[in-house]
Amino acid sequence: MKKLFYILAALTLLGAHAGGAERYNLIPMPASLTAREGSFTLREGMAMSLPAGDGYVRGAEILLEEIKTAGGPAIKVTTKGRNAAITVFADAAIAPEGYSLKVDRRGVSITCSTPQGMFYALATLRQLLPAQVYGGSGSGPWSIPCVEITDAPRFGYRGAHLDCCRHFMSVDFVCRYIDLMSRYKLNRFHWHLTDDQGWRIEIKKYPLLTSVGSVRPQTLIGHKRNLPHTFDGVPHGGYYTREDVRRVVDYAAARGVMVIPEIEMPGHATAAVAAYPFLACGLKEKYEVACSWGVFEDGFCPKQTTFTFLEDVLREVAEMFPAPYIHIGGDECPKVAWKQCPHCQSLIREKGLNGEAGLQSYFMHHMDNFVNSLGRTAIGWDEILEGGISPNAVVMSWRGYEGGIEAARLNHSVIMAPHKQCYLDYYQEPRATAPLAQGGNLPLDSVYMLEPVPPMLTADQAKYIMGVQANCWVEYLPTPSHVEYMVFPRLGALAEVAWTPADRKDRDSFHRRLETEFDRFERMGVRACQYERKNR
Ligand code: TNX
Repeated sequence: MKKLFYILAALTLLGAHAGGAERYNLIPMPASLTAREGSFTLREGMAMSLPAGDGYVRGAEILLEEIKTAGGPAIKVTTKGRNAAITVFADAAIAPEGYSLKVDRRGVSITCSTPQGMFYALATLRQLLPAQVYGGSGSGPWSIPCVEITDAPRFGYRGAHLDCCRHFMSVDFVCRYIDLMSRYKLNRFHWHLTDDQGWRIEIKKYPLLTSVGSVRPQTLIGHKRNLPHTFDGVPHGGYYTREDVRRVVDYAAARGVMVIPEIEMPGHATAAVAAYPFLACGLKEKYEVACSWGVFEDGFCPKQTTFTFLEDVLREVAEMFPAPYIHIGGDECPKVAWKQCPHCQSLIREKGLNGEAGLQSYFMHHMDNFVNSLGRTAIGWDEILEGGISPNAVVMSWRGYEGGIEAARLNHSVIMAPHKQCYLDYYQEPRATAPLAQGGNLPLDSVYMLEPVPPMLTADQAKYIMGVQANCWVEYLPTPSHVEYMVFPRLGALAEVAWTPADRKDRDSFHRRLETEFDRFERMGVRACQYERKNR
């Protein structure tokens, strides 16, 4: 009797897997998915028909080239819709990032209203194809399981951040990072370009920012809390030219990703101050690009020459980046230098500011206004709430949910990136066997269980939560492969938080889908952390 029970239970499970979601190993899970029997097979010489418009061709070619490179059939692109294997229909009634995807035994049809929507339909299609599409060996057939999907994102802002200051990351790697995030339907790349340990973006008007500010003489070895500190004696540098930036922005645009640059102020500015000491309060004889991590005492001094410099910088940044947002930092600015600086103290008195906190707020208001004058919106870390928030700024809530809650209640847009759930430089496995990391403890499931809309917000306030972002700081991640190790598989969990309706999230199903994802990582040469795979 007992045996029969187990056999029946096993059969039920098998049935669920054959007809249910696990035939479709999609990350993030779509808003709605109906399983269908049967499959459709792509063959040599078949066609893909697209609506007119440049963005459609570019987006489609990315997948078609991938299929060909993986040894699959060559599919022709056409704008004449007859008898195509894959047909993309434009329909203005579909949400801008939404799509529907129907696979039956005769072919694939996609309906969307923008190239972005098509790109997401194709991201889904890629995950429905055999894993061979990701590279490595395989012999086809190029079959796609029948299915009906109607999909659209939960949040408009679905971000991934990469610090390229603590360690310089090549343009090739930045593009790979963007490609990998776009496969998860993430659409905002937050590019951290300036910090104490290196200024990484070419500014024509201020060449010393890169000739001096992009190079540090050496780097701390091991973790900062291990004393005494030792250094490697090897200079570390690198920066992005205008040409590099254009390449990254174009590459991202073809994948539906907006690139949001960050220029840090008034803190995290040691590299800029080392290049142009007039930007500091001038209490030291010499300023040097930082070789260790943490928070440094010398930031920008809030004087007219500094504002002029930052305005010039932001003007060039706005020329290089088409995004409607510029991130202007605002975090972790110690007030040590400002306290001792006669100019700062007289400014506080003259403007009737509330001490150094008021001065920081004065600084950020000034720059927020300037960003607005460029026709852009400023984003700042949640410290911009202190001393009174700038009227138009978007708050990136990193120290927890509190900053985001406060901002939403003040009718400010919010991006949730609470460090305890979103910081991919924290450990994801027991420390004894893990490579060096920042500290903290962030297992995969904690990322997965993140809920970006705090329950205490009213429905009206909740509308201000634009979305969510994972941050990857690289103090302890000097190489691309180390970055990949920390980012994957956790970025997949974040993507499901950002895209999938909350009531469709299912942790067990996510873990089952991840099995296929690990196969894809191997095929793409992504060095994902294997801990969750081996210990479940
Ligand atoms: C805090 S998040 C920082 C970064 C560090 C990070 C390390 C934020 C606005 N500031 O400067 O790299 O912690 O986890």
